[in-house]
Amino acid sequence: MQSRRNFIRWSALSLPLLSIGKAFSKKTVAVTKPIVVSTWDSGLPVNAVAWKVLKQPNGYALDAVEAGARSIEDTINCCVGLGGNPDRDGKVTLDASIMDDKFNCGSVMALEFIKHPISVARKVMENTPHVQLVGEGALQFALASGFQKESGKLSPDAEKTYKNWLKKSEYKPVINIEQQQSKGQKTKGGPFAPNFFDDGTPNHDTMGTIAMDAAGNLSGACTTSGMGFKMRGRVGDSPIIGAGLYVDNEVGAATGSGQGEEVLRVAGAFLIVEMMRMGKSPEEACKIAVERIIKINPTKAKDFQVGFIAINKQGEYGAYSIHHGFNYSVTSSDDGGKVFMAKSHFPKG
Ligand code: SD4
Repeated sequence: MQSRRNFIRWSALSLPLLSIGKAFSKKTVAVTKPIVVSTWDSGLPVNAVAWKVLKQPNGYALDAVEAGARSIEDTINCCVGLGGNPDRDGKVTLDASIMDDKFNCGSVMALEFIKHPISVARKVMENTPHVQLVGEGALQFALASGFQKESGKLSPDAEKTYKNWLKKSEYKPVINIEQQQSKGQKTKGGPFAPNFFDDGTPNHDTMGTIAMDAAGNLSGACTTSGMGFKMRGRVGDSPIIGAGLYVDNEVGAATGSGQGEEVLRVAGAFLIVEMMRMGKSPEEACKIAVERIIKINPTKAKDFQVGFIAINKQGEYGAYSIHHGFNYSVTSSDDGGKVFMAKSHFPKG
């Protein structure tokens, strides 16, 4: 039998060996980088823009996620940028956040008239001592920073949807609204929502993008017009660091899409990063955050959607949602990227 003394000596001697073993095993794990992951299949073209930055010799993840977010802010769609759905007073108010590999972060909330809220968020991060600017002050800062003031006119699609909404003025979130036809039918043709409805209306939702560059540094961006027909002044999770977006360069990054109020309650993105810090895979970490949301209110959870995506320092990625239908886009080479359906708590149907 090994004496206690020998055991201690044996343990002490073996510790360095064990750590050498660990160091070796760490080295042998192949890291996938650069890599960019975005919410929804509408994230595929966003990833393509980010990828152009990431594949450059010194492509920086922060530049990549900003460029990706800008590209979708440039398009007319339901849920990101000035073409998005307005609040219940008919005004488009934008939320965006950005975070780099050194805990620098910036965000804007309820910003009106500015085409690229993500770039204003970056300016808040880089040029002010603050993290968040809201409403009139955010606009003032944007204009002082050289951003152009656009008209407050609704896009034709948003105007149509808003007029429709006014008929009932029913404040009620719709699960996977981005997965449905304009008339409320489910989309045809497979599990993924098309980028365009049959009538040509672009179809997508809040854009969260997280990336790791070739140097192994992580960054993230999140941009949205928020929940359609929200109360004036309502702010969701997307511009809140730790809720809609979080990046810890030692561990990983997370973002998401869905009913912001529920994400805020659990500090979703931060929770996911902390779970990855404790050794959970990106998918497991997203699942834990989703389950926590459901546990708070299992009955109500049947009526709202939240989907998270995450990546870790090995370039592993994953996602999880409350309801079936949340998909996400992954790009890590010149192959144009892939769309995956996230696993969900409530199955399809
Ligand atoms: C919000 N999380 O404002 C955003 C909206 C969203 O799918 O993602 N909708 O709550």
